[in-house]
Parts: sequence; structure tokens; C-alpha cells
Amino acid sequence: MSENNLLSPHSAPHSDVEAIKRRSNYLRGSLAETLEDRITGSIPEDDNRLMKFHGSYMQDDRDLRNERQKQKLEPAYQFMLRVRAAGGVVTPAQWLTMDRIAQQYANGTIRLTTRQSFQLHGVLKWNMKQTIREVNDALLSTLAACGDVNRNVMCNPNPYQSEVHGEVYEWARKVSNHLDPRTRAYHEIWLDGEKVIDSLDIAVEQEPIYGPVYLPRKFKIGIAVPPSNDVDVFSQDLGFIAVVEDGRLQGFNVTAGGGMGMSHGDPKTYPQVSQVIGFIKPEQMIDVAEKTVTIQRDYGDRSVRKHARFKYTLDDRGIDWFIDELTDRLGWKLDAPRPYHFDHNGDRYGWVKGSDGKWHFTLFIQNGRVQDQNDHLLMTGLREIAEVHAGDFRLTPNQNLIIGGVSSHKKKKIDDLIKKYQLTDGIHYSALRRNSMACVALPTCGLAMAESERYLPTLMEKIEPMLEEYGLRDEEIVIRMTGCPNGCARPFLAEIAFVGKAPGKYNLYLGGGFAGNRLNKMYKENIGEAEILDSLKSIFAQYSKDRREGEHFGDFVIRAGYVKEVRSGQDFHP
Ligand code: SRM
Ligand code: SF4
Repeated sequence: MSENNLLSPHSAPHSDVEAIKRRSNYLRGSLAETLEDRITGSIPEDDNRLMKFHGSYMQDDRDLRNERQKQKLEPAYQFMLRVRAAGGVVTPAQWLTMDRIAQQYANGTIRLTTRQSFQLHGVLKWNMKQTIREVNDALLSTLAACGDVNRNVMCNPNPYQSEVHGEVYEWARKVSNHLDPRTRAYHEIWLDGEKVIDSLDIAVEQEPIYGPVYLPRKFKIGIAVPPSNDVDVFSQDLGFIAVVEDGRLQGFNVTAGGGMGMSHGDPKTYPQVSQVIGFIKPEQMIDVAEKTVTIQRDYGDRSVRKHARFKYTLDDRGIDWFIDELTDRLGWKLDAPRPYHFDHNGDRYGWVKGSDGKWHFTLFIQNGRVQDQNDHLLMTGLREIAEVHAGDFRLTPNQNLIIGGVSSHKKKKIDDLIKKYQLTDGIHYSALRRNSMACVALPTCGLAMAESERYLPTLMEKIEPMLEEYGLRDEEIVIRMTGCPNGCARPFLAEIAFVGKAPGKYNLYLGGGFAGNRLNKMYKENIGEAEILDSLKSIFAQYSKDRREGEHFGDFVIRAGYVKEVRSGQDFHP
């Protein structure tokens, strides 16, 4: 293994983050000591970098920044904690733990993320250890929820083909476990695990896949089960598309090189859709994932973090180079890709019966935020459901929630609670809203340039009357918003996307593929609400009149000439 990334073609000095990782003694740094420091609610930058690998980011409440500055107080430091569960599947007991922890240590809300994880916001430094311990007591983990490692493995939470889902989900879990970091630092710092040291007081570690400097950047894996592309498989660094024949899982098509993040005005950064490189049997998945991760470990750019994602490694060296390198490391060749077809990348709401006879209810949760608000007691309702539910909960890749595996005799009870708490399958909303996502952004995200989660519902209320006017209320259109171009709600795959530029200003992108299979393109730059509404109104008017039978909005805007079709990330920028 090239611990020093010797194979890398990038001769420039490694970034500061690389030095922090190298010095950290397998992610320890001085975290244990700085957490004990009661003088400040913050931690030093080096430790903050390492903290990410442990599943947390230091943040400050940006709504309070100016006021605190005026009062000469330090920012309102707090921590975001990300809790990972492969494929987003958790038990009712785990749900109840997250609910309790959110009330006790965080801001009283749970955030379901676009990668099927939980986020808690507002945890204070002094409560971090206890919070992480309680998460682990519930057999969940925050390790590797963030940081330069493999992140939460996404998996289609398909309630229809229950048996196939069960099998595919097991593979998601296995890949996820296989790629977990092995460092004992997590146990030592958070769980009072015993320190394993050698005679020089250096931790004795085995990090067989990652090595001491881990990956150059985050790495993401997702598994799709057609016809649903809810995991947006083409946005993943490494993706697997299940091939199911006669109700049986045959294997997976493998995709490589997707990603969303870019920076405004920097054409060297761009979102990219992955390419299908071959077909494998289910039992070959772990090998393919491990070898791909090691290729990125060895060849990824460790000098420029903006250029360090796997998509750039592939674009710089070419897909054929990657396939050759992968074949060498595997010692065998992938088969030719099998045919597949995706219909959509959204969730299907309401009750459905799985092939195993169990019932599943997909609940619409606006932008993934679970909270009690005025007379809408979403969090309380879900708590009461968790108290009687014997199946599972599945966090969807679209920030929604499935109450899964409900037996026929429990269905009425759950349904009564759904009605009592007015939990919704979203049917009262437009299809546009049901197909919407917004990233967290303000007030917690330090990178947000504009509002997202707090603004999209308001904007939606202004867009929905236009949809009514043009008879488009039930037209499924994928719409996404992010507060900056990092792309946390995978906006560059949406048919309509708003990407924050400055407070109240967004770039408007159009033309993503309805099944998450094509990037969109910028239509208007840096526009405010009035111009957003004007632009959409005239396009909706024309769409309602001129669309062809079954033509999706994203395809229409390209045919009608609003934007050019984008075939790959290299065509993304104007
Ligand atoms: Fe993300 C950074 C939230 C999914 C691309 N993301 C962040 C941070 C941690 C901000 C920071 O670095 O300080 C955000 C925390 C905000 C907050 O206050 O909670 C954040 N990302 C999120 C979540 C919670 C958005 C959501 O509304 O659900 C998602 C958590 C996923 C999870 O459970 O693991 C989330 N982030 C994504 C996705 C979508 C995905 O993975 O499918 C992407 C685009 C896909 C990709 O990675 O290419 C994404 N996040 C980024 C990037 C840009 C990475 C890049 O390649 O340039 C950053 C910034 C960075 O890493 O430097 C970022
Ligand atoms: Fe923050 Fe930008 Fe991600 Fe939104 S897209 S959560 S603003 S980093």
C-alpha cells in the first residue's frame, strides 16, 4: 500500500488536512483533552478536522452571530452530530433513542438527511461524550458519518419487492461494515475504551484499507433497485444497480465517478454523473468496493482538496485506466453491463403491501425535519408510533420516512396514529412539493450562502398556485434547493434547482433527468424571488401547452431550448 500516496501523479505538497491526519495517530489528535477544556465551547481547528471522522462538525448558530459579536461574546458554538445507519434502516427502539437524545442534548429536532442518516443539531461540547455514548448504546454509530472515509452506504428502501430489498440491504450493511475504519480512537475518546499502546506510547492500529492518512476526500456508495433510482446512483462515487430477474437478485451493474459538489465560478470543479463499467455477482460487491476505495486512496489528489474527489481521479486518468487498475487489483474482470431501466428518483408515498405480506407507509416529511410545530405534532406522533411498532423505520434518500414491516393486524393501530397526528403521505400537496428536497443551510451550516430548508416551503407556496393555474398540480417534477454549490440535496440532478449564491439570491438550473440520469444546466444566475417566479411562470405556461404525451419537465426545457442538454460534467458550465 502506498501510505504516502506515492502513486499519486500530484507532485504538489499535500494539503494541511493531510498533515493533520498524519499527525493524528489514527484520528486521536488532542480530541480527548480538548473535550475536557471547559473554558470555551469550541475546539481547535486541527481537532475539528478530526472530529468529522467521529461524525461531528463544530458549528455556531449563524442567526445569533451578529448579536453575540456586538455583545463581545464568543459565537454560540455547538456541534452537529450525524448518526449513520446503512440503508437508513433502524428499529423502533433506535428511533426512540434518537428522539430522546434530540430532546435531551440537541435542539429538540431530528433531521433526516439526503443520505439516509440522522442529524442532530445544537449539541454542546460538554454533552458530546454522553450523547455519542447513548447513540452507541442503541447500537448506532457516528464513526465515519463524516470525514475522508466511506460514508453512510445508501440503499433503496424499497417496500414493494420485500425479499429483494432484504437481500440488497444485507449487501449494503456488509459493504458498510467492511469499509468501517478500524481505529480504536473512537472507543477510547467516546466510549472509554482501553488504549492499546506499544512501548513508545503510540497506538497500535491496523487500518488495513485506509492506512494512516485515510482517503484524500470523502467517498460515497449507493445501491439502487430499478425501476427506482431514489439513491441517485449516478451521483455516487461508486454505485451498484441491482439486476433482478424473475424476482431474484442476479447481481449488480457497477457505476463509478459521480459527485455533486462544485464552487461557483470555478470551472475546474463540476458535478459529474457516473458511468456504468460492468456487471458483478452479489458476492463480488465487497471486493469491488474495497479495491475501488484503495485506488482512490492511492491515486486521489492529496494536494488540492477541491480536486480530491474520485470523480476527478477518473476524469483525469480516464475510465479505461480505472477499469484496468481495478481488474489488476481484483485479479478478475467485470462482466459486460446488463440492461437496466430507471423510471424515477423520488419516493412513492402512502401504504403499500410488500411481497412478504407486510405493510409499509411512506410518510412525506418536509425537507427531513422531524419536529413538533404549533399544532402539527410530527415528532410526538412518530414517537407514539415507535412505541407500538414492531417493524422498522427506513429513512429514504429523499429525506422522507417509511414506517416499514407493519403486520396486517397492527396496520389499523398505526393508521389511527397517522390520522390522529395528521401525518401525511403528502397527497394534499402538489406533486412538485412531494418531489422536493432542500439541504439544511442556515442557521447551522457554516458554508451556506443562502437559505434552503427554511425557505423552500415558502417559495413552494408561491409556486403552487401557478401549478394550479396551468393544470400542473399533479405533474411529477423534481425540484431541489441548496444553500451553496456543494450540492447536499443533489440539486444538479433535479429538473428544477436553486443553488444559493448570496442571501436571497440563487442560480436557477433546469433540465435534470426525471430519473436522476442527467445533470441540469444553469438557466439564470443570481436571481431573487420575483425573477424566480417570473421565469418559472412562463416556462410552466409553455410546458402545460406544448409538452408531448408523457414528456417530463426536464426533457421539455431542453427540447424547448431553455437550456442545452448536459451529457457529462465537462459540459456543465456555460
Ligand atoms: Fe453535505 C458539507 C449537510 C449530503 C456534498 N454537508 C456539508 C456540511 C457538513 C457543511 C460543512 O462542511 O461545514 C453540511 C452540514 C449542514 C448542517 O448544518 O447540518 C452538510 N450533506 C449535508 C446533509 C445533512 C444535507 C441534508 O439536507 O440532508 C446531508 C448529509 C448526508 C449524510 O447523511 O451523510 C449531505 N453532501 C451531501 C450530498 C448528497 C449525497 O451524499 O448524496 C452531497 C453531494 C454528493 C457529493 O458528495 O458529491 C454533499 N457536503 C457536500 C460537500 C461538497 C463535497 C465536494 O465534493 O465538493 C460539502 C463541503 C465539503 O465537503 O467540503 C458538504
Ligand atoms: Fe450547507 Fe451547502 Fe450543504 Fe447546503 S449544500 S448543507 S448550504 S454545504
